[in-house]
Amino acid sequence: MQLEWGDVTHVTKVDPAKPLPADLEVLSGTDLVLVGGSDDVTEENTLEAIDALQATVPDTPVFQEPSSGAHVSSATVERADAVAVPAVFNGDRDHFVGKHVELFTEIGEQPGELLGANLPLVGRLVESKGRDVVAELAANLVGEGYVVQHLESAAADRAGVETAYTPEQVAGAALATETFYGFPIFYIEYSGTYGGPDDVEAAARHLEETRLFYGGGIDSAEAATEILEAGADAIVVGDCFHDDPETFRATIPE
Ligand code: 1GP
Repeated sequence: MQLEWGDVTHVTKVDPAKPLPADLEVLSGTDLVLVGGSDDVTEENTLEAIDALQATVPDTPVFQEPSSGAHVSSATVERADAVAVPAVFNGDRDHFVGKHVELFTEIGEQPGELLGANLPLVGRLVESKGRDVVAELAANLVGEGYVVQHLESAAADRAGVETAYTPEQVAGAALATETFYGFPIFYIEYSGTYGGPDDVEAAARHLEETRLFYGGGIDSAEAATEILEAGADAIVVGDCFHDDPETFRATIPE
């Protein structure tokens, strides 16, 4: 799908391992939903969340954001609008390189199986169809340059993050994301705590094409405004979507 990145200012992170609020209509003001989490995520609960979201807010794009290749299947690729794959700059090697090579190895070896396509098994036709399927799948993957800055978070623990970056290093990672890696998203992740505007200001100076996402501890209109005014293209709101729909509603810009 072609998402108009310029229209995305409010993003909701839905953890498929947590119960969804009774009234999902609260999502009607958000521009994009990312489905993913650090603990107890499975392909099954990811699909359940995607289905529930698409049934209630069918016009809102839903991306799967897997923390493991095991959560990605032909069904998730087909039903999500895209699969957003984090590359954690300050994580361990697995989370910047290892998991990606694993995922792409699987895609390259079994494109038909991954997409549920019924590919013929012999001949040149196979080769060309196989390449088409690989290209289609790869086109649905969106790279995200990540820095995880809250060391006490589950995200930091699972990604092997031991050191938070200085604002100067965050700026460097942002610059690399746009000019070297070419990912469409750079994500400053403070999951569970509010990190303030400093990292956002540092990163924003270097980004033109790549969209700057900030997530962590946003639970008021004031925090949302502070981060957007610091230069983020979008705020990502997670915890309070699950915990308190009224607070969540306050984070959606007018
Ligand atoms: C988590 O960045 C998101 O991945 C949002 O953070 O849960 O703290 O809102 P919160």
